[in-house]
Amino acid sequence: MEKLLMDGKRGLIMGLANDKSIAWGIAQALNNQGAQLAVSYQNEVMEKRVKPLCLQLDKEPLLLQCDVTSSESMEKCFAKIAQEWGKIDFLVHAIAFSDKNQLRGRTVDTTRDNFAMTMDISCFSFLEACKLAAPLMGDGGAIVTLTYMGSEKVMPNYNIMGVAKAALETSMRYAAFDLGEQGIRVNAISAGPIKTLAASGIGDFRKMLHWNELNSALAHNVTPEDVGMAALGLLSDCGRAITGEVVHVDCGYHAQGMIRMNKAAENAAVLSEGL
Ligand code: NAD
Ligand code: 0WE
Repeated sequence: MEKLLMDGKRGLIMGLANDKSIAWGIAQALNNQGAQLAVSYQNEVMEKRVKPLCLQLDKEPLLLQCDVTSSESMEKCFAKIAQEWGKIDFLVHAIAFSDKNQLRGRTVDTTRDNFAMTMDISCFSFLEACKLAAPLMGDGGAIVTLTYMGSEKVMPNYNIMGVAKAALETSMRYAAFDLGEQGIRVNAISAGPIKTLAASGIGDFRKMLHWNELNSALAHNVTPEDVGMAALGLLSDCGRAITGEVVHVDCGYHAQGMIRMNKAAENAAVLSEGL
C-alpha cells in the first residue's frame, strides 16, 4: 500500500469542542493520512460531544481532559501521553477564550481580569503546551497553533483577542527559536472567519463571512477542512524547512487592500443591513 504522509506519526490535538471545530478539520486531515491522535477536551460538557466524534477516526484516539488554566491539568495530560506512548511527533493548539461581553465595545475598556484570563488561555497555554510537548519530541517534531488577522489589523469587536493573538504569534516565533535546535518546528495558521462554537453569538459574524466571500481573492469562505489541509502540510515532512511562520489560510483576504470593485453594490448591501 502507498505510504501516507502521517504514517507512524502520533500527536495531540488540543481544542476539540464539536464537529464544527477547526480542531476537528485538522483531526480528520491528519487521520486520513494515517496519523494516530490524542485528543484533549476542556471539560465534561465537551467530552459528551468529543467521544462520539472520535469514533469516526480510523485509529482509536487517546482521549484526555485538559483545562489549560491549570498547570496541574496540563501536566497530567502530557504525563498520560508519556505513559501511553512515550513520544509524540506533533501538537496542535486550537484554543482561545475571552469574556464574550468584551468582544464588543471598546478595547480600552477591557478589564484587568479579562486581560489576564484572555492572555492566559489564548497565549500562555500555548507556551506551556510547547514546554510539555518538547521532552516527548526527542527526535524532532512539529507544532501548530491557530491565530486570526485581528492580531495584525484592527478588526471591530475582536478587541483584546487581537492583542492576545499578536502575543501568540510572537510566542510562536520565540518557541520556534527555542525548540529549533531540537528539530522541532513551530508555526501558526491564520484562518479566515469560520462559523464555529467560538464564533457563535459574535455580533455581525454573518456579515463578516459574507464580506470575506465577496472580497477575498478566491471569493469564498474558509472551511475547517481547508485549515486541516494546511495543518497537514505544516505537520508532515512537507513542511520540514518551515518554522516560525504564520501561514494565512483565508482565501487571500489578508492580501487585499480594498474591496472588489465589481461587487460594490453587494458590499454596500452587506454593510447597510441584515443579510
Ligand atoms: P471552538 O469553539 O471549536 O474551539 C475553541 C476551543 O477552545 C474549544 O474546544 C474550547 O473547549 C477550548 N478552550 C477554551 N478554554 C479552554 C480551557 N480553559 N482549557 C481547554 N480548552 C479550552 O472554535 P474554533 O473556531 O475552532 O477555535 C479554535 C482556534 O481557532 C482558536 O484559537 C481560535 O482563536 C482560532 N481561530 C478561529 C477562527 C474562526 O473564525 N472560527 C478564525 C481564526 C482562528
Ligand atoms: O478567535 C476567534 C474566537 C475568539 C473567541 C470567541 C468567543 C465567543 C464565546 C474568544 N472567546 C469567546 N468567548 C465566548 O464566550 N475567532 C477568530 C473568531 C472570531 O471571533 C470574533 C471575530 C472572529 C473572526 C469576535 C469579534 C469579531 C470577529
